[in-house]
Parts: sequence; structure tokens; C-alpha cells
Amino acid sequence: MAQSRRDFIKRAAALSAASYVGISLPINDHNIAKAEQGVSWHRGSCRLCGVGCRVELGVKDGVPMGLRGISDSRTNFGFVCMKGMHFWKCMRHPDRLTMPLYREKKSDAFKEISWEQALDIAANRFGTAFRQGGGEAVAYYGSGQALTEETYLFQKIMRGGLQSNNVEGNPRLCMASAVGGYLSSFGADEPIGGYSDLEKAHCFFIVGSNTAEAHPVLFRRIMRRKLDNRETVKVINVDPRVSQTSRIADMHLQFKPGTDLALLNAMAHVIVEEKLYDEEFVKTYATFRKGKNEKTTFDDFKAKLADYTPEKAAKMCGDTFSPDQIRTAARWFAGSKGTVSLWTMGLNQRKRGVWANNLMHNLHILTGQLLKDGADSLSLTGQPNACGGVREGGGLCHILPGHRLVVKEKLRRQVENSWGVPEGRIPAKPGLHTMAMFSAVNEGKIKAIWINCTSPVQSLPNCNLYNKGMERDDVFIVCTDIFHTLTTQKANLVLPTAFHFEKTGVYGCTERRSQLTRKAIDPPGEAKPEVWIVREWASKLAAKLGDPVIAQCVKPFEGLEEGYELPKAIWDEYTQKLTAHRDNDLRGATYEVLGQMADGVQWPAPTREHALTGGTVKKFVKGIDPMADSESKDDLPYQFYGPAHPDRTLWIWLRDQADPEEVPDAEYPFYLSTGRIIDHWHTMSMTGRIPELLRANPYAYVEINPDDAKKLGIGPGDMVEIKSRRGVNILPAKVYQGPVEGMVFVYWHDQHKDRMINKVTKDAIDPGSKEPEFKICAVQVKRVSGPTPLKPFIV
Ligand SMILES: Nc1nc2c(c(=O)[nH]1)N[C@H]1C(S)=C(S)[C@@H](COP(=O)(O)OP(=O)(O)OC[C@H]3O[C@@H](n4cnc5c(=O)[nH]c(N)nc54)[C@H](O)[C@@H]3O)O[C@H]1N2
Ligand SMILES: Nc1nc2c(c(=O)[nH]1)N[C@H]1C(S)=C(S)[C@@H](COP(=O)(O)OP(=O)(O)OC[C@H]3O[C@@H](n4cnc5c(=O)[nH]c(N)nc54)[C@H](O)[C@@H]3O)O[C@H]1N2
Ligand code: SF4
Ligand SMILES: [Mo]
Repeated sequence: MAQSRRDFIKRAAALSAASYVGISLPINDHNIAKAEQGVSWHRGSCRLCGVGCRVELGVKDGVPMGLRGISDSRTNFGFVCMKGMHFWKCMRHPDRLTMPLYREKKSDAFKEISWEQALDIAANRFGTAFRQGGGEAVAYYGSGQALTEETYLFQKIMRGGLQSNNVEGNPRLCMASAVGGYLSSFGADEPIGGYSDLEKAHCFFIVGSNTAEAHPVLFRRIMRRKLDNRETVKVINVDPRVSQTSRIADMHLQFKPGTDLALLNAMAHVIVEEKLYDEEFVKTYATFRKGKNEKTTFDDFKAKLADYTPEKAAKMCGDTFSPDQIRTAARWFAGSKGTVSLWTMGLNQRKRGVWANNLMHNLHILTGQLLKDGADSLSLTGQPNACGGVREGGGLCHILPGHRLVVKEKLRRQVENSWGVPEGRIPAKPGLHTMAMFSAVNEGKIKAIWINCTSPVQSLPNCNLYNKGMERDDVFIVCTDIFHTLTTQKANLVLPTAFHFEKTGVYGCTERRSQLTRKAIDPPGEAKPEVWIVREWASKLAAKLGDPVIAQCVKPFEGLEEGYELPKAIWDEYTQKLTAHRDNDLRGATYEVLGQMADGVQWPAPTREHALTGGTVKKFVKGIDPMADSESKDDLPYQFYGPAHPDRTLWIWLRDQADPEEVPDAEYPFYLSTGRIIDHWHTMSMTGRIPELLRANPYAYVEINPDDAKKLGIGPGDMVEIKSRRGVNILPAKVYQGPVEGMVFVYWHDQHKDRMINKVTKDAIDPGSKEPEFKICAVQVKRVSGPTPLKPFIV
């Protein structure tokens, strides 16, 4: 038995590794068939990135055996990346949290306690905080990796129960600027098209996205399209750093970090000047805006673009490319039969992230590179459920489920009525956004905070500052996680949760697609699904506060079995009551339908019949999107029914180049940018525990341009100090033609105190989206010693 299991795992690993590099191995070998005997395969989506690959978990005798891609899946066609292939190894990892842990003071040692005790403590502390300070004294900080059912239930108890809009999550650090961009440009959050446009595109415009490492399976699809059509399909990469993604580009525009708003404006300039825009499309569907309530004209827009001639823009960008390259890029973009733009954190994590998003959308609206096959303005989502759970499910301080805004009274009433709680129960004022929330923790204004499925101690910018409050003994912190993290180290109560495939629920990926993953194995020890934890906690809270409204919030879920019945009831309430007639209408996507639809369902999916076709591939297109039909106001083929633009037009924005909050000066002469590496997931709590992935990149390092390295006397592997006004790191150097001169780049997964780059990053935020500018700050760079052996570190 042991032999065959080993064979099986080896075989599964070889198959996935082969698929990763594009090789097919023969499947029918005798040993694998033998090893597979008795293995049941369970369908779900990948735990990690926002691509949303379909995978199957192999289980034998209740034990996870391996993971495979499925060749008929429409997202990944059987391929999975290395992280996707290995994440199942978290399931039986010896470091898993298996019992609730408690300590009264942060300096005490944790003690194992029972669930009964743990939930009593959580209810008492939140109850006390609420009694003393009302809804403003409590908070929930969640995650784009939590299941939709989890985020929905947490926010229901917080808002409907504890009368608090202090509901936030890590998508604020990630997608908030994209949300702002979609709402202000298109009137509705989330992309119009999706991945199926990739195979039909003739031009890829990839901006501030290292797709090759951060969305590897999608990158494979782009690469294949390019390699099959080398001459006709163009790839433009816009990034101040040469990344793995740049390798397939026909043109790579490198520039001083933070100057690409000028570049995007210059492309619009060329498009207008050379009349490359789609006049008919613009006339029919677009209007021009200076401010939310400030309309303007095409002529005004054109006049504004005079500030962004290719010559002027190339200079603003640092003279790192020629004006003619901008002209060529604009011509490729506008002139192709279909252009898909892809962007991620290079644009979102910026002081003017929303503006940067608007300028991307501008190019698509101007050229009509939208709504048709092979064309889309496609912001890639980082986490597997930032779209589904947080953007759609009401997981940020200013939004309610079903793409509703807190500030709109009518929309609050709809939610309150659906929940059967008194009108006025949900406060009219949005809660605290992430950085304000942790400032309130610093000040002791928040007395009890629940941190779920995220590790802010490591992932917040300028973390030295924001970690201080979490050490206060008058701030009670509950952490739900599967492993210890730097954040559980600051908690009073650590609750062990079930992992992916150990519980049931839905993830909604980048392209509006909801996919169901059903529980396939039991969680280890006494770990429990979050939905069970929240329900039990809320019942105790209701009793403690003697509050029938809190009790009402959990009533529909009482007594339900937590592996399937409970999440199903939560999903039903959310979809049937709160997405009805909203743009993310999911009423057709019941568990029963999601169970049948192997690749899930794309919303809008108002009816079962439509959901059973797979849902809506393109929003706003009559004949494809049932809401475009039912909401149609005229004979036009496109209907922009999104909630944020009552005038039902697409908005072209006049937005200027805006510099980052902190730019290099004589004292701090380098730009620092931070980001991802293919093998690790964020804080490496999961990937750092998987030997194959840890070995590949055991610690973080800093990338330095060879010219800069030479000037500073830095050689490969030397230890380098990276110091900002906020903190310092010492990391080994990788000297290579990556970052543009004057810029260094650090991977942010490392938990070691000397290599945790968020001690150095800046907490400036976009005034609209409140997303921090992780991508840019100013630092000193100095060699401290030659190569030094380092050990990986994980708490
Ligand atoms: N392997 C892996 N994959 C992941 C994740 C992971 O942790 N590991 N996390 C997921 C998540 S949540 C996210 S949000 C995504 C992030 O995915 P990406 O955004 O693609 O990844 P990053 O490395 O953060 O940053 C992308 C690029 O932004 C560039 N950049 C820096 N400054 C600027 C600038 O001023 N302008 C422009 N245009 N670009 C700039 C950087 O050089 C970098 O190459 O990845 C997802 N996928
Ligand atoms: N310097 C720098 N910092 C950044 C960024 C950057 O580009 N540069 N990017 C930002 C972005 S885009 C993001 S999205 C954030 C991400 O930052 P975080 O969300 O803090 O990082 P993760 O490591 O993804 O944290 C997820 C946690 O959930 C736990 N977990 C796994 N499965 C489960 C589960 O089923 N239930 C529960 N309860 N827990 C589980 C994991 O062990 C882990 O501790 O970081 C931000 N921080
Ligand atoms: S590309 Fe993303 S979703 Fe697909 S296997 Fe890799 S981590 Fe998972
Ligand atoms: Mo993210």
C-alpha cells in the first residue's frame, strides 16, 4: 500500500511537472493504474490565484493523495502551475493548527482550549467591546481567499448584528483601484469579457502585470496564441522592470516607476491625432468626464492630450524609449482586429491607481476594442475569490452584497429587509478602510478585531507602524487560519480552520465565474469551517448581548450540518435574496447547477436555464447577456445597465500624470518596487511549508540593474541594505538586466525580520480607492558584505 501510494504521488507529480513545461506523458502505465485503485477524484477550483483553474483532488481512505488538472476544463485545459500542483500538501501538514489556542495577554504563552471556551471568549470580548464603543469598536478584516459564504456571513453578523460597517479585507491592498476604475469608466465593476478572448486577440497590452509568474496558466494561453501567430499577434509589455512576462513581448516599454499615466495619455494622443479611434462607437456609447458630476467634450479631451505628445511623454517617463515606440504601440493597439489589455498591481497599487485604470479603459473605449471577440479591458484579479466573495459579497467597508453601496439608503433598506432586521440597522456611513482600520487599532479605538484568512502583520505597507497596535493588550485579536503566521503571533485567540477541499463553498474568479468546491476530506484535529465558527459565535453573541436581531441574523442557519447544508443555505440566501436583479445576478447558479457545471457559471445568470449554458461570456451585449436584453432601453446592441452610470454611457476620463507620493531624492536616491515570484504565495505561510516550493526560493532577494550594481560596488549574492524613512532590510542581491536603472525590486514573501520588505514600503494611499502604493517608494541601497549563507524562516 505504502509503495503504491508513493508511486502514485511520484506519478502525479511527474504528470503535473510535465504539463507545466508543456510535455504530455503517456497515462496508461500499469503502476499508476494500480496506485489509483480506490482513489476518488473530487472536483474543485485551485486554492491559489485568481485564474481559477479547475483541479481534482485525489482521496484514498480519507487521505489526500495528489492533485491533477482536467483536460476538458475550459480555463486551464488540464494544466496547473507548480503552486497549484502542490497546495494540497497543506492538508495533512504537521504544522496545521488543530485546536483553538488562547492567551489573555499578548506576552503569555498560548494554551489549548475547547471550542466551547473559545467561542465564549470571542463572544464575551466582542460583546464587551460593542457595549463600550458600539459598532465602531469592533472590526472584521477578511480576505479575497475566503469562500463567498464565509465573507457573506461574517459581514452579515457585523452589519446586521453588530451595526458596524468595519468590514474590510486584503482586496483593499489589491483590487480596490480596479473596482474604482471599472465603476467610474464603465459604471459597473468587473470585466466585460473574459479568458475566451485570449485565443481571439491580435494584440496583448500587458501593463504592470507579471502574468508569467502571477497568473501562469493564463500566460501559457497568451504565449501559445503568440507562438502560433508570431508575425500577426503583437505583445506590448509596459513595466519598469524586465520580468518573465517581457520575454514574449514584441515591444517592452521600460520607464521610471510611476510615470506610465503619461505614457497611456500619449497613446490616447496618438490615437486621436492619427484618427485611429472608432468615431461611431465613441459617438454612440461614450461621454467625456472631468469629474463625477462634470461632463466635458471630445474637444476638451483632445486639448488636454496636447500635454502628452509622444515627445513630452517619453521625456516624462525618463527617456528610456523613443516617442516613435509610443506611436507604434498606439497603432498596434488601435489597429488590431482585437486587443486585450491585462494589468494587475503595477497599476492598482499606486497613489493614482484609479486614474491609471481609467486611462487603460479610455484606450479601449476610444478604439472600440471592447465587447467584441478578442477585445477586452481585462483587469486580472490576484486572489481566487476577491471578485466573488469580496467585491460581489460585500466584503469592503463601503459596499454591501450584490454590488450595493453603503451610502445609498434604498440599497441599505433592500439588504435590511432581506435579512429581516429593522430598517436603520446598517449604519449609513461606510466603515474604516484598511489603513484607517489599523490606525484605529493603533489608537486603541477598535477594541476587538477578527482577522480571517490573511496576515496583515506581514502584508500591510509600513508594517512597523501598523503592527504596533496589534501588540496592545486592550485590543482583542481573533485570528482564523490554518497555520501559525506572524499575525497569529499577535493574537489572543487563534482558531483552526478547515482548508480548501476540507469544506464546501464558492470562489468567483477574474472573469465573473463562480465555481463550487465541495468538501472531499475531513479537516485535521478539531479544525472547523469558518461558517460553523461564525454561526456559533454569533449565537453566543446574541445570547450575551440579549439581542434578538443578532439571533435573527443566524436563525436561518441554525442546526444545519456544516460540511454542505450550512454553506448551501448561506449561498442560497445570498444569491436568491441579494443578487436578484443586480448586475451580478446569480440566482441561476445554485449549488445544484454549479454541481452540474464543471467549469462553473459566469454572471449575470438570473435563471437556471441561462446558468446551465455556462452563463454570460460578455456583459452588456444583447443576445448574449440576458440583462442587456431585459434592461434594454433602445435598439442599440450594447446596453450599459451598470449601477454607477445612470446615463448608461461609457466615460472617457481626463486624467493627468500624477507622481508617486515618494520619489527618490539626494538622501534616498532609488525607487523600490515589490512583488511576486512564481513559487510563493504572498506571506509563504502555505508555499513555504511545501519543500519543493521552498527549495526553489528559500528567501527573498533584491534585483538590481548591473549599471547600478557597478556604481555601488555590488556583486551577485552580496548582502545589500535597503533602507527607507520607515525601515530597513538586508537581502542578497541578484544583479541582472531587470529593473530599469535607478530602481530595485524585492520579493515580499519572506517572513524573516531582516527580509520583510513591508518594513520599508510606504503607506501612501490612493485618495479614491484607498489602496496603498506598494509599488513605489524611495530607498537607499548599500552593500554591507559579501555573499552570506542564509536560512529560510517561517514562524
Ligand atoms: N506566484 C504568485 N502568483 C500570484 C500571487 C502570489 O503571491 N504569487 N498573488 C496573487 C495576487 S493576490 C495578485 S494581486 C497578483 C499580482 O500580480 P502582478 O501584479 O502581476 O505581480 P507583482 O509582482 O505584484 O507586480 C507586477 C509588476 O508591476 C510592476 N511595476 C512596478 N512599478 C510599476 C509602475 O510604476 N508601472 C507599471 N506599469 N508597472 C509597475 C513590477 O515591476 C512587476 O513586474 O498575483 C496573484 N498571483
Ligand atoms: N510589499 C508588498 N506587500 C503586499 C503586496 C505587494 O505587492 N507588495 N500585495 C498586496 C496584495 S495584492 C495582497 S492580495 C495581500 C495579500 O496578503 P495576505 O492576505 O496577508 O497574505 P496571504 O499569505 O495570502 O494570507 C492568507 C492567509 O490565509 C491562511 N489560509 C489559507 N487557507 C485558509 C482557509 O481556508 N481559511 C483561513 N481562515 N485561512 C486560510 C494562510 O495560511 C495565510 O496565513 O498582500 C499585499 N501586500
Ligand atoms: S495559475 Fe493560479 S489557479 Fe491556476 S494552478 Fe496556478 S495558482 Fe492555481
Ligand atoms: Mo492581491
